[in-house]
Amino acid sequence: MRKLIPIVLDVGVLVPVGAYSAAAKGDQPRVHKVMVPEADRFLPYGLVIHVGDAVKWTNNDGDDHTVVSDDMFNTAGHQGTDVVIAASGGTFALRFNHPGMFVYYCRFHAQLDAYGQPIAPGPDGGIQDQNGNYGTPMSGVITVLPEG
Ligand SMILES: [Cu+2]
Repeated sequence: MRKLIPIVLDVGVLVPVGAYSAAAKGDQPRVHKVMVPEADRFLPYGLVIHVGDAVKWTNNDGDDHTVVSDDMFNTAGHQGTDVVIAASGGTFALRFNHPGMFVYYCRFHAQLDAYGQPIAPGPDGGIQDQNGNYGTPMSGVITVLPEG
């Protein structure tokens, strides 16, 4: 865990939403919320927002999680996003300034293959629940519609 901290500082995307919006437009963006409940998933899985809006992730789980952009399918910018959201209340925000799809996952709890495709849930991938079943890898998608 400690080894990840320098990576977070290097990506330079941990910008407070308020400061970022003031620089970009001078007005406050609409902020949409994604929560990590006490489980390995993003809630909601999918969001539809508009250009200029921001998304704020909050981790309410007892484990650290991450927001990692899936560049193979990411057309809404923020390529290379790779941020740890600390357990028990950590937050992270991004503002989206052009339309497209932001597909993301948690690298602790989801895996992609060599072609950038999610590994199918099963014994070699996905999330194992207390009953031994494997479900969907921890991921989400944000659709950014044009302004207006
Ligand atoms: Cu996770």
